[in-house]
Amino acid sequence: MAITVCTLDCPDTCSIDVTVEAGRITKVDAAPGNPMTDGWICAKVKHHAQRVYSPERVLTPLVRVGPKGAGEFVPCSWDEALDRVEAAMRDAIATHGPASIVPYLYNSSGGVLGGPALAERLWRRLGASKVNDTICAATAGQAYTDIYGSMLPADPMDVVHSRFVLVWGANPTVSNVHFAPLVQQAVRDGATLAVVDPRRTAVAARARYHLALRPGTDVALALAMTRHLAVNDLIDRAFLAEHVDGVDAYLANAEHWTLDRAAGVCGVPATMIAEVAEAYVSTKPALLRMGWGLERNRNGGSACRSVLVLPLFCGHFGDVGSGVITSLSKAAPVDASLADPEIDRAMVAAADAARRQVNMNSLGALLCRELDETPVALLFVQGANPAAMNPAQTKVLRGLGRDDLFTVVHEQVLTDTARYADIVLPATTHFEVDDLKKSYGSYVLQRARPVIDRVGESRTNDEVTCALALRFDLPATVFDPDAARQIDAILTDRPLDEPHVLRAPGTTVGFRDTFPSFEDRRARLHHPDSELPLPRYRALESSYPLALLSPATHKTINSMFAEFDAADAVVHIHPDDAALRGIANDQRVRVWNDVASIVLPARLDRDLSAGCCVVPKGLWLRHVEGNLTANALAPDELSDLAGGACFNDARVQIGAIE
Ligand SMILES: Nc1nc2c(c(=O)[nH]1)N[C@H]1C(S)=C(S)[C@@H](COP(=O)(O)OP(=O)(O)OC[C@H]3O[C@@H](n4cnc5c(=O)[nH]c(N)nc54)[C@H](O)[C@@H]3O)O[C@H]1N2
Ligand SMILES: Nc1nc2c(c(=O)[nH]1)N[C@H]1C(S)=C(S)[C@@H](COP(=O)(O)OP(=O)(O)OC[C@H]3O[C@@H](n4cnc5c(=O)[nH]c(N)nc54)[C@H](O)[C@@H]3O)O[C@H]1N2
Ligand SMILES: [Mo]
Repeated sequence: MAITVCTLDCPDTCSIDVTVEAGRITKVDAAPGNPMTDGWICAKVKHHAQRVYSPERVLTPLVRVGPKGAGEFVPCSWDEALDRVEAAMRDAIATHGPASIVPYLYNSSGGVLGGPALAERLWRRLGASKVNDTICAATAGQAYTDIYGSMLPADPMDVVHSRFVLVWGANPTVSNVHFAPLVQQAVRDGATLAVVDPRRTAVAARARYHLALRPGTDVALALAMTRHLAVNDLIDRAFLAEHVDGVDAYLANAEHWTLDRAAGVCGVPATMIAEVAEAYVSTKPALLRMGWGLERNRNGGSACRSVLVLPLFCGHFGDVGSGVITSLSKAAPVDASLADPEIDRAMVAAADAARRQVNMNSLGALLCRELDETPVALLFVQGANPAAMNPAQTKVLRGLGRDDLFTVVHEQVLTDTARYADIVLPATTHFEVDDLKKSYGSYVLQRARPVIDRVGESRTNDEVTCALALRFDLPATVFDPDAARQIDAILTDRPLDEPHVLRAPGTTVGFRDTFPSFEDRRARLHHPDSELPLPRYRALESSYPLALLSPATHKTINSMFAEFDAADAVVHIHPDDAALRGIANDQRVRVWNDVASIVLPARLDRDLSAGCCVVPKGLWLRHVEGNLTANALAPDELSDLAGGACFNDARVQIGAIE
């Protein structure tokens, strides 16, 4: 029995028990001791061994021999691969300057050490461009921080004590599987469940109220709820006076959001908006679980802000089972930069600010030189699959196909992005390394341990970083990839029982155990000291009638696992929209807009709102005829806060193919 943790980009972060026979993983199952994940794990990770030993696993460094994108490589030694990478880096620096090197590091499916701490030290010292993590959660995270600072979110385990559960833009049955049964338990115990989602997800199907709004209109709905409660004198004025700044300005901004106006914008009946607002305000304790579905559009920042303040207006804090659950990623006081012997945060911030800033969502435009800046001469991708996962996929692929671009991809498997690389470097999986993993869906910190030997010649991100650093004569003391030493430095006086429960259920109650981190411990709706704009709705003008969503599915984590078990590559369409277009179930259809066109079978789906269609997130190029996915139809515009992605602003037309 070997106990470790699943480090994939999922809130659950299960403790896992890995059976190893003759040096190979034969079984992955739940390990005991984790209050959130005890007992069972998801089907994907049960079959994770299939990915570890996949025929598409990268086992040695590879050099490209065919055209970009063709995936034709020959193996080479690590020395040869690194020689070539070093030469290309020196060439880029000499010809175009260091900003022409773009390190695209995401690593959301790795542990703390898998993250960018050591890598950023390298790229910062070289003066390479700085790629900011905006593809996911930046908008929701900034909205939360602007209002609450670093106040800890409610403990998801405490939802069982709630009498009202409001799930907004989240699909926990798929994307946070251990949370869904806790919601069910609350409902069984009499809690009212309300779900805000354009689709009738499994959790929406069980809810008393399903507010099937039009995508991107959350801000109208939330402002109307707040205004309705305010004009009917139902808001908690005493709580607001004691704990919240900017209430008057906020309410003045909401003034024109009458129920009828909001109903017209978001497509939810006015009576239902009023009823849900009244039920929510009058039931205690009430818990809001905000997901990430509502951030992925032009109004994402305003949406998250207007939703996150609802518990403040209702005074829904102070009791176990109250408050708001969003990402807990900042809960663990663990940061790989703590292991940096030369850390000086002010210097680091100044050095980073001096680098060319790149928004992840603009990668395609940057590669295609639409942003008239320093060209990208060298792209270094680690822990990400932008060819499949970024918006504006046609630009990303065109950019990756440039002959004058040198691309390095450090990967576990030969992804769509890796197929465009000049050099592919083999990466370890979390079954092969020492690491720490913070959860963003529970108050648990865990240690990842190697349960098998390295597969092939794979190396960790830190090992690759340090090998490059040494070639650029950077100090070996700073660039030491020894994971155990780093973990000791990070954990110093913090022994780690396993799994380590950072905060016991029932002990993280907002405005009781944890407060907004501003000096006065008050929440901020609007504040003269900050540039906190008030939520605003922007309509999306498009001649394409259908909103294309591309949410998470139970099959994959982003694009991981799709190589052998992809979600069905179909476009879900409401039967009314299908009938209008003469489309039958399973019929091949074209889905298009001005940017791209993809061909897939139609799947008639009553769980969608009319006017919406869905192609799953995480497909690989080869899964769709024409080698493009939903991401080709997604715009690379940015949200109204923190430069977030706008995947769900894709607007399309669908037509039958004869
Ligand atoms: N199985 C599985 N689990 C995952 C992942 C995965 O790929 N697969 N991905 C992980 C990652 S990286 C993340 S970020 C999380 C994401 O987890 P979630 O927060 O659940 O995010 P999504 O699946 O993008 O969207 C959630 C819901 O938002 C709805 N939605 C779309 N647009 C809107 C809108 O404008 N307003 C509202 N109110 N709802 C909208 C969608 O229909 C969807 O049901 O899950 C993580 N967990
Ligand atoms: N259409 C559409 N697209 C979306 C979204 C959407 O809602 N709709 N949502 C987005 C979301 S929520 C997210 S988070 C992003 C995710 O975007 P990405 O992070 O680009 O996508 P992943 O598929 O998670 O790719 C991670 C890759 O890292 C590799 N990897 C894992 N661990 C390691 C490691 O330790 N070292 C190295 N070197 N590699 C490793 C994996 O094999 C995998 O190929 O995609 C976004 N894309
Ligand atoms: Mo994400």
